[in-house]
Amino acid sequence: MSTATHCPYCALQCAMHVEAGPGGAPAARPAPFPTNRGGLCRKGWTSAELLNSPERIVRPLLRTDRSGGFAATDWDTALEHVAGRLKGLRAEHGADAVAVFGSGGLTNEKSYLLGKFARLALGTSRIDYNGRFCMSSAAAAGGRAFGLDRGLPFPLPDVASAEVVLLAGANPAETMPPMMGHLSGPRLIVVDPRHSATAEQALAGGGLHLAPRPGTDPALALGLLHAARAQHLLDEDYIAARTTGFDQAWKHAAAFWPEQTEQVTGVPAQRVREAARLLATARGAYVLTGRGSEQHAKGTDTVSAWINLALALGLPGREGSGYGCITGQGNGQGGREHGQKADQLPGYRRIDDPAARAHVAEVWGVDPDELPGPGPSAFELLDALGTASGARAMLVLGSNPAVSAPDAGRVRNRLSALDLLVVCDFVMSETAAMADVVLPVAQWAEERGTMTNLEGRVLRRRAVLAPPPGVRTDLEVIAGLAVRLGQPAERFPADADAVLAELGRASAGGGADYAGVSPERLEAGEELFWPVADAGASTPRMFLDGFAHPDGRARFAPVGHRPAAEEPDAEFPLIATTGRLMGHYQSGAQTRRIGELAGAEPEAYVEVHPDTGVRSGVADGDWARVVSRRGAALARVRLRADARPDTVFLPFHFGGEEAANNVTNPALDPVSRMPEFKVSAIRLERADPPQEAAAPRAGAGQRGPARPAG
Ligand SMILES: Nc1nc2c(c(=O)[nH]1)N[C@H]1C(S)=C(S)[C@@H](COP(=O)(O)OP(=O)(O)OC[C@H]3O[C@@H](n4cnc5c(=O)[nH]c(N)nc54)[C@H](O)[C@@H]3O)O[C@H]1N2
Ligand SMILES: Nc1nc2c(c(=O)[nH]1)N[C@H]1C(S)=C(S)[C@@H](COP(=O)(O)OP(=O)(O)OC[C@H]3O[C@@H](n4cnc5c(=O)[nH]c(N)nc54)[C@H](O)[C@@H]3O)O[C@H]1N2
Ligand code: SF4
Ligand SMILES: [Mo]
Repeated sequence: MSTATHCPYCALQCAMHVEAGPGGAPAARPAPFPTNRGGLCRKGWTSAELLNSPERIVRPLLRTDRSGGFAATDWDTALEHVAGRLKGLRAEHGADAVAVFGSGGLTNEKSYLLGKFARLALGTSRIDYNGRFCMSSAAAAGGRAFGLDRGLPFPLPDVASAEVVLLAGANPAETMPPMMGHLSGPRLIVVDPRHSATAEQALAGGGLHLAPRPGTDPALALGLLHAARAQHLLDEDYIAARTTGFDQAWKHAAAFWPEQTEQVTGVPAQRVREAARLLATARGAYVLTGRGSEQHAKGTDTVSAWINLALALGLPGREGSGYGCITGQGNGQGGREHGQKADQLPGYRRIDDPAARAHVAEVWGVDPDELPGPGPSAFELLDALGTASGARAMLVLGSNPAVSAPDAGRVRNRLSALDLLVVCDFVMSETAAMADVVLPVAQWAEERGTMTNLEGRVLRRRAVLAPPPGVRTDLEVIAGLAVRLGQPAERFPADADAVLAELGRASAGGGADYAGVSPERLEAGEELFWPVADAGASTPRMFLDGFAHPDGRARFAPVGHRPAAEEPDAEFPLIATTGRLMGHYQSGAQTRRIGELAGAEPEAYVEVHPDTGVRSGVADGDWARVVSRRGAALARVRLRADARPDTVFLPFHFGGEEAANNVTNPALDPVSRMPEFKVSAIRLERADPPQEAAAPRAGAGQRGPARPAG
């Protein structure tokens, strides 16, 4: 028996068949689909291993002592306990004493029901999710420019026929390997401080690699705009007919002639001119951004600078050209539409918009005044936990912030100050290990639901096998808690198709309209790109007839360059930037438990230029301590002659002492509230190996401060 479904991990959502392998163990095999064209990466191939893992949690766990002990219990006891504590804390401290932390890894149905649960069953404004750490800057900039944001507003295969694709801060050769099949035809311009695997492919294919100093993308984008105009390569007709605001935007670019751009970014002036010419004269060109450009305290303006370049060249809203943001998590797109964001209601509606509140309240059968207002963003929510102004309890679904949040040491302190931490997970992540209650939930292949991939394409996730006995789905957990908190059962259905039908009504008329999405259409194999307003609709390509602003025009944003929140100095002379490896996923909670993946990359490492290694007293293979103003991470040194001497790179997939986020800067973007994951001032020191002996497994977290508060 073989069932067609999609990979549990990233936003490419590769199609796969899951079948019973040797010994009845399920195995994932690639399937043909427009995005992955029959390919899977190493994580996809091994994804089924976690279904039968001995590390799987299969019974609800209640903490028995502060030093890490849990006792197994039954569901009734666990849910009664959680609901009782939540009611008590709410009665004592008010509804905002309870927070919810969601995820772009959750299905559309879970994202929707979780937002409804927070607003109705808990009455709290404090709900946000890990997508805030992911593409929130691109979403903000895309909304600002186009009036509506969908990661790629065109099907991915469109890019294959372009002549040139500029990738700014994206490394798909490691983060979405099957996507490279679409990028083998176009010449690539890769903008990345590192000589990444994608940069390597660009050079091999006759393209360019521009390696700016981390945090200087705005200057580079302004420089490219300047160089294109100097060579008379702007699309003046498009600018006049389809956009507004060019003159104000140009004022910021006027100073960035190529030599000035070189001063700020380190990219040779000649390369700036060459890249501008290549991009501007291409028949068919795309500008795509990834986390490298977006995860900055100026991420929104940085993406705006890239969009300005794309607009000046007349790319967005045209067939065969465009701008897009490559979303990240499996449901990075859908997860940002259905109301698990602090400022949002389903259908990409704003929670402070009276018309949006009235519409959603009607679908939910409540008075609009019952809906709370906007709450704090993800890091602000985490940073206030257990304080006088913050929540006293938190429910986490689909995230491991003890490893993945910026300044993670501080976040772990906040988590340990909570009166009640409840984590729904299928493995003992570092965050689950700190919880008071761990609720074991079903995995991707054990439940039904829909996901929206990086192209805005709605996909069907099918149940291949039943969850282990004693394990419930996230929807069942939310429903079980809602009822115990006094909600009518029919308001919180646990059946995914029933939730999808309601989500369709709640999103109807909104930006991300799912009213016409149905299990029947998905099962029939229809291609559904949102907005899907009715039973006949699908929107593969957006903006061809106009942008989503009332005047139909795209807007240039008047953005300039500014320095990173923290620049290097005598004490912290280097920049650390962070990102991903092919073989691990996010906080590593899942992939560090898969033998083949953990074996290939068992420990944290840091990429260092050989000269920088000499100056810092570290040699290849040594353990180093990467120290910032926030804390330190241990990592094994890998010397790379192609690295920038002023920059080191750390993957963030490891926990405990090896967590890159022990050093990262939680400075937030003023618009998107995105933290500055990509630039921290650091120094390198030689160090002893980690105490956990570089254990490939997630270390058991300890309740209690990981380091002194303050
Ligand atoms: N293997 C793997 N694949 C994944 C994931 C994973 O964890 N592992 N996660 C998924 C998710 S959620 C996401 S969000 C995507 C992310 O996918 P990507 O955006 O491709 O991933 P990153 O490695 O975070 O960042 C990309 C590149 O940005 C570069 N960079 C760092 N600083 C700067 C800068 O200032 N400017 C520029 N231009 N570049 C910079 C880094 O060197 C890095 O090579 O991947 C998805 N796919
Ligand atoms: N330094 C640095 N930090 C970063 C980044 C970076 O580039 N650099 N990138 C950021 C980005 S883009 C992202 S997206 C975040 C991601 O970081 P996290 O939010 O920590 O994401 P995951 O590691 O995927 O954590 C998911 C957890 O939920 C569980 N899980 C998976 N699916 C489900 C489900 O359906 N239901 C439930 N209940 N649980 C589930 C998994 O077992 C795992 O423990 O990290 C951010 N942190
Ligand atoms: S590229 Fe992403 S969706 Fe495809 S197999 Fe790898 S992790 Fe899964
Ligand atoms: Mo992400």
